[in-house]
Order: sequence, then C-alpha cells, then structure tokens
Amino acid sequence: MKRLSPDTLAALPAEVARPLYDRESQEVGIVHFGIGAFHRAHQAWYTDAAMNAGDRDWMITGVSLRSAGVARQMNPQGGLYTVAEQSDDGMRARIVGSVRNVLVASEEPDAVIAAVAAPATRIVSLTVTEKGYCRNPVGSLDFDLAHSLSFYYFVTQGLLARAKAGLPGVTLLSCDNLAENGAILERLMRQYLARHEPDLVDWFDRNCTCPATMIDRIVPATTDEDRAAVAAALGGPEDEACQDEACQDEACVVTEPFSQWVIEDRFASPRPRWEAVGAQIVSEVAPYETAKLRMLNGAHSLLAYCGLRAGHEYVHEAIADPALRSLAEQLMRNEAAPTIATAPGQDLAAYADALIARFANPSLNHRLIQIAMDGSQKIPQRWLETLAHNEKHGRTCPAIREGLTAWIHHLQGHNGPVDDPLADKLSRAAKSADPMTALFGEGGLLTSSWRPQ
Ligand code: CS2
Repeated sequence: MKRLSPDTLAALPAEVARPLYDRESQEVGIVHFGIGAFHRAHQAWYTDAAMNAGDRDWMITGVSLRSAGVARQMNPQGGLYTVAEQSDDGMRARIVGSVRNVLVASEEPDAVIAAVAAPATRIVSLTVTEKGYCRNPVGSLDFDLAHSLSFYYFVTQGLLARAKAGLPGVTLLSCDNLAENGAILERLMRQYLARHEPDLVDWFDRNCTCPATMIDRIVPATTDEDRAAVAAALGGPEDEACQDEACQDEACVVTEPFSQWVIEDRFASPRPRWEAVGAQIVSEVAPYETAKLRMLNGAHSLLAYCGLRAGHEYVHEAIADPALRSLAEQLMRNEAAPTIATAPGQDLAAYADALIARFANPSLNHRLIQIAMDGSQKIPQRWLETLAHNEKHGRTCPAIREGLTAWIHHLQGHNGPVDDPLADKLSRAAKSADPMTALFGEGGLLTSSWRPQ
C-alpha cells in the first residue's frame, strides 16, 4: 500500500480536496506545542484553509514534548494528513498541508528553541491540555512540574534569543479548554520568567500578547478502523483486493463537520486571516468560552461519568439513554445557562439543541473513557464554577451533584484504572470516609472556590 506524501498527492481521487498553495515556497509562521489530533482537526485545518484562500507564510512547525509517535506519523508524509469529517452522509476527506514538520522536544531541544526564535515565527500556539499548564492547587505555577519538560522552558529560551537578536515578540495563543486561557497563560508565563529569566519579564510584557480563545470541535482519538476507512477513501474500496489502490495515512484524524473558533483580537504582530475561513475575531471571548466550558464540556463530563457507570461506551449511546439525556439537558439548560452572561445574539437554548444533536452523531464513536480522563483538571471550570454560582443564588444543581457522585464512583476504580495526573491521591480521597470533603473541602485536591455544604 502507498503512503500519503507530497509524491502521492497527485494520484488521489479527484473528490479528495487538497492544498491549493505551493507548500514549499511558504515560510513557517507558527510554532505549535501539542500537535495531537485536536490541533490537526482544528487550528491547522483553519490555517490550511486560510492559505488555500491566498494567505502566505503560515506553515506550522509542530512540537511534541515527549512522544516521538506523532513525528513518526507525520514527517515521512511531509507533514500531510487527512481530516475526515464524519456525518450521516458519510465521510468527506480533505488533505491538510499546513504542517511543515514535527519536532520532538526531548530529542531535539535546540531545534525547538530555534523554531520559536526564527524571524518568520509570529505565533506560538498551544494545545497541551489542561494539565500541560502545570498549575498547583491554588492556580499558580508549580515550578517542579514546569521543570520536568514543559513548554515553558522552550518558549522562554526562544523568546530570550528573539530579545537578544532585536526581533519582534510573538503572540502566545492558548487553545486549551481553560476558563480565561489567555490570561492564565500570560500569568503563568510571567511567573516562570520572573523565576528563570527575570530580565525578560519587561520585554515579554512590551512585546508579546496572550489572546483568549474558545476552540470547539469534537475529535475522538483516531483508531485503526478510522485509518483503514481513510486509506480506502484515499484510494479505492475498503476491500482486500483493492489494497494496492489504497493510500495509507498514519496521521489522519476523524472529526465532526462542525467547528468553531472565537479569538480575542489582541495579536502582537500579523496573523493568518482566519476570519476569512470561519473563525470569529472578537473583542471579548468570555461569553462564548464560558458557555462552551459549562454547557458542552460540562455535559460531556456528565455523560462520561454517568454513562460509564450505566455501562455505555460512546457519547452517542449515552445521549440516546433517556435518563442520561434528561440529566444532560438539566445541566445545560437549568444549571449552566442561567450562570452565563451572554454576548448580544448568543442564544443558549439553541446552543443546547445543537449540542444534543452533535453528541448524537452516531458515526463519530467518541469514547466516554477518553473524556473521563484528567477529571481533576477539567471539573473545576466545567462544573464547580456553575455550582458555586447557583448556590450563591440559592439554587441547587441536581445534575452536577449526580455527576460528582459518578466521578467519585469512577475514581474508586469501577471503570478501570484512573487516568489523571493526581490519580493516586484522588483514588485515596474517593475511598475515604468523606470523599466530598477530601476532594473539595478546605485544603482538598481540587482548585475551586466551591466548597461542599
Ligand atoms: C472533551 C473535549 O475530552 C474532553 O474532555 O470534552 O475534548 C471536547 O470534545 C472538545 O472540547 C470539543 O470542542
């Protein structure tokens, strides 16, 4: 079977969309930390569309902090990969060309620093997941965690080289599911600089910005079946006899047709014209970000823990279960929505309708266990802020309470090993006589202003 690469691109079936720009003549303008499936289906996809529309020099160098896996998938393919949109109508495949290469930070640290320091680099973006920010329970930088291979070191060294060379600063763009992700990144980055490169703090403040973003697209982890279906779409029917026609893509991602990106208009220097290809550039991201975290992600975590407890495997199965669907509706419409200060034109009832339809997409196979991981990093912004806000106004949150009970059940090991940076401590707390206090009480394990009554 052939492998997707610049050489095999021309032979793909006509219905597979592909880059319309000359990739070789474009410079790298973006260095992205955390080049997983989500980045490939979202920001890299928007950036590819912007270059299809005529924008130039926004190729991406992806950085993987530890794992060489993604470099092995992408580099032999010249950075090319497929985004396959799955819906009731079947699969629509597009080859994305915006990634130039992938560097593995633990293997080539100097190359990563050089990429951040390169004159053509304007944006350093991040999808390192919630835990990648290395926060301690009070939300400040945990220097021990940050010391053990995090993006902070590489960004700092790259910025230092830029400052020494008299180059402009960069935009640091957090694309992770954190409330006020831009402000958090700015604060933690400054804490890191103040400890390790204090002379750079002032330069950072004057030359770099950290806009807030709301990012949204459901991207399940790619499976072998997905890779087989994409290979067939890139070649011939999914049939043993036609294997010669198929074209293997080790880096493909499967996603839903929907996508949204809301970005605060606060860039340090030029940026891609993402708004020409569907992104929203706004002065205030918070209303969208809060709605997304508390409604979409809040309902996702609820379906994950309650769904696993009820014996389901996928999101579409959980949302088809009437009891779970009504719990998700209760969380979104009656618990989260009343806590959100909306932007003009933002319709939360319609948003909840659309989310239910997206969760029900039967062709996505989004595993509940994937969403269940890292609960300690997700639950504060997904549930606890909603809880605190409602209780302050004398309202109860039965759906979130149910979710907390199901999370504790998960932490007790009933759904298999717990995947969370605090797994051991969480499991001990969940098995203690009073799990709620051990997890959420004064001095408990989660960062939150909410305390159980
Ligand atoms: C999910 C998100 O895994 C999870 O925690 O809730 O990855 C979710 O699919 C995305 O935020 C959707 O934009």
